Amino acid sequence: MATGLILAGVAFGPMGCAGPVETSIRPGARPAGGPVSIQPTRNAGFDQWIAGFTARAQNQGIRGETLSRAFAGVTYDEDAIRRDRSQAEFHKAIWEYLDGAVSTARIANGRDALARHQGTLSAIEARYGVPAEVVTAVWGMESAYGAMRGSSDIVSSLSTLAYDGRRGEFFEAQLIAALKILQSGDVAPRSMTGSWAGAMGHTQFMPTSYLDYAVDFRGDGRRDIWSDDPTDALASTANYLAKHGWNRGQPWAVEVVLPQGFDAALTGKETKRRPSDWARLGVRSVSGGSVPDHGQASILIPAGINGPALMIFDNFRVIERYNSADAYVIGVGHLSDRIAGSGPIRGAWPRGERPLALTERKELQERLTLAGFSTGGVDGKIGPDTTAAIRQWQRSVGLAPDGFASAAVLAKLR
Ligand SMILES: [Ca+2]
Repeated sequence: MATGLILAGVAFGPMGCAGPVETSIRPGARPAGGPVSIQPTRNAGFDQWIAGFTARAQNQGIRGETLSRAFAGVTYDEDAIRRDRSQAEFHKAIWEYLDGAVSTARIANGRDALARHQGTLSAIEARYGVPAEVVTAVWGMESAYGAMRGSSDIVSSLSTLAYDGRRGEFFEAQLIAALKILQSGDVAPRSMTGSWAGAMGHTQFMPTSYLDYAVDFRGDGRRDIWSDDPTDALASTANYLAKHGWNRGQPWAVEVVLPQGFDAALTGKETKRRPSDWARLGVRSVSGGSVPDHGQASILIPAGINGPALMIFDNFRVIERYNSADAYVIGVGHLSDRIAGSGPIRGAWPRGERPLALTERKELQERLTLAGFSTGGVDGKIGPDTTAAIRQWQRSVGLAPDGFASAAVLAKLR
């Protein structure tokens, strides 16, 4: 380790003087202060940023002693920056994504995990109302049931991204939250590990989510989402979903079959009807009958009118709070169904369709915007705005408005 520029003994506190070492574990119980002592890293710019940051952190209630412990041994995380700057040229079609997310191995491992932790997951389901297989599916998607929790040092990664990343403000807020966690005593600094972007533990909580939703389900006084024992992490996930409005007894979605000539304009999350209303329009459960009335529902066709159709309920929107990508939500939902014993999605994915490359997705957005159908920017991400623009354009040229960003749509726009 380099020596020389040592920040030891420098008081950054709002009081401007060194105070006694704080020992209270109550965050915010006293004004933050105290000396901050941090060894320099090999990156002078990073060191300078840390010095400025520690002053800002103390103004937000982080004590000098906490900062000294948190930054002891911190390094500039080049891996985090490289990953943050990389943007995939090609992205997977949803069926390719689901092949991996809901693979045979992940289903089998999920059933094993559920069986192994049945008692804990049943107790969690009883308290929070979120089915054991849904919590297990999130666990499987986020860390392969605990096998891939990430080994990045959270303070190092978040500091680096806050200093040098594209989204400095976001990561600085996450870093402050991480320091509050350390200050509360739930975990020791170097045991606070996770993904390069700050997601921690079995179900990959960001620090701000941890502060708001993590629970001590084991009752040992610490909210421990990092240890091999997944109990607190799984309960925290159930609490997160419950607090975001999980409806007991409601499925996330039911696969349906649309009748011939179904109006694609009725698909999409904006249109909500009761299952009985959808039944009157000829929408049937894939298993034959009509879908039971679980509440208001929308029809989602994630691969266009020629692919599978899902009747989605409000719980779909609750899973979105974990990750808002449709593919992710369908991955969690479908994995939970498979863990519970259901079969594969029956509708055929249009596997002959070629997913658009980044340059093509951007061109699609440019051409739609030029044609008067705004995609809310040109970033190559097919989100709700782009999907809506495709639908409006399809309607304007007399195509079935399914909103699917296909190579055929781009070809016709050209
Ligand atoms: Ca605990």
